[in-house]
Amino acid sequence: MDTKFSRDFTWGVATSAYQIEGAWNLEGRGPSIWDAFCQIPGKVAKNENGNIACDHYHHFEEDIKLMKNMGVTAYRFSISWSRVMPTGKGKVNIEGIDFYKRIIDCLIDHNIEPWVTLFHWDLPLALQFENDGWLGTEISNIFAEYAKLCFEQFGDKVKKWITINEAWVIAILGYGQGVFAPGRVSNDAPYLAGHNLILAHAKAVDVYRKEFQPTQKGIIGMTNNCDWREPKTNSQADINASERALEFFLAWFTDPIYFGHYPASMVNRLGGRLPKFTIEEQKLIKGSSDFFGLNHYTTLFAEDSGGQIVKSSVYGNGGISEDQDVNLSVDKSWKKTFMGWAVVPWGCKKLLKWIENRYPQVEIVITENGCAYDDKLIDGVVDDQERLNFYRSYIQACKEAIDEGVNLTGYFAWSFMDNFEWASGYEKRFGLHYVDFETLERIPKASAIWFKEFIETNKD
Ligand code: PNW
Repeated sequence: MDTKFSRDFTWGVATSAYQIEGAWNLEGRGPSIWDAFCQIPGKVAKNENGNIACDHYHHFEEDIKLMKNMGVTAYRFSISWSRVMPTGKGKVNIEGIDFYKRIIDCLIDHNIEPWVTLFHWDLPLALQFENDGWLGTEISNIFAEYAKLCFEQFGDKVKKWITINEAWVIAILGYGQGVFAPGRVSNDAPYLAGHNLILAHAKAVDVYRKEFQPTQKGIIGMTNNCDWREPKTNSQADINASERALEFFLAWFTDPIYFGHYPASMVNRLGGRLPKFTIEEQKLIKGSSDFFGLNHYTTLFAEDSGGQIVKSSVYGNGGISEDQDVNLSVDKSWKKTFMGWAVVPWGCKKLLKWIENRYPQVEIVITENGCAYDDKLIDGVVDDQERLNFYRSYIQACKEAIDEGVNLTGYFAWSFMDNFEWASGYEKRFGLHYVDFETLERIPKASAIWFKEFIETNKD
């Protein structure tokens, strides 16, 4: 890379609670919907689960030392709601609170800033039974109560908060396609789940801004995921299709935050299927993020379907294709990761510029970017050149976007270490560190060593 990032750019690594912690039933943790989902035969590859995962619960000090060795200055992790509130509301589990306090203290001792996600998909199981999960009328208020507990307990030391990780995945994969917990299959439920997720975010931010931000002085935002949608041809129909696909993917959640309402394309196409915000709710939602958290992984072509949706097996079917009238496809020449996701660094740059164009000068933080490969440990090393090239090219694309005016201030690699990749189980390795799931040994991959050297060159 020829040019350098600014010295105060945030370089970090990311994980989430259910994917790494294990200790699923220890010291008072209540069950989450992912514990239950994994018990249903056929839902997860090889019927694996996060019962032990990386056993980060017992290895966090070692893990934080490895982060320190990598030279990162920020670590994004999530709190397991049912570890701190076993039934999702009411009674607090002090042992769970203490666990996160030890992690936060250890990070600060190592000069690594904690970036805490409040919700990364592991909803307390009790809330699924009692409140119908993200479809329930009270769920956003319940979430705000949980968020308040976290601000109270951790906010003296945590200054970076992310309310919700990837509402699109929760809504579409959890309530539309049913491939993630809670496994619902529906055409309409995703829009209600998404609506409640936006409200939950906004209510948590309201609590933070009114009761904590004035004294704790942190910042808070939401993280959404989006792939790039490249028009398949330069026809106006395909250009419009790609715009629509990005609106149904990202602006679904970010237009309410920045403009106070859903994108017109969604309102027009969905009619009564899209819930409405009250005026009061709109006021609460608009402006409810101090930064724009973005998770980005890949790119697909978008083509106007003309009402003829092709049921394809391409990843990220975009959710409800019929509602968008968009067909998605890949270019045969694009390289694929082990997830089957195409490696298209220029798509990352185009997406960043699209966000900048829609929400001028918004501060963007890439809270996840990375790739899975079929890594092998050979003679004690993992020579993951493909991942190394992935990071090099995507980070280069970020730099180009910054040079062209995008206000990108941070980048977190997904993931710090191999972990439980949801419905794909342990086979899909996203880590900068290799984890031997028998011995739980952690080994830095070639990409981790590259990342460390790269961050160092940006320090002077
Ligand atoms: C994100 N999709 O998940 C999550 O935030 C991480 O927990 C996860 O490990 C990582 O990306 C890699 O998958 C996604 O199908 C899962 O579009 C699925 C999709 C997108 C993101």
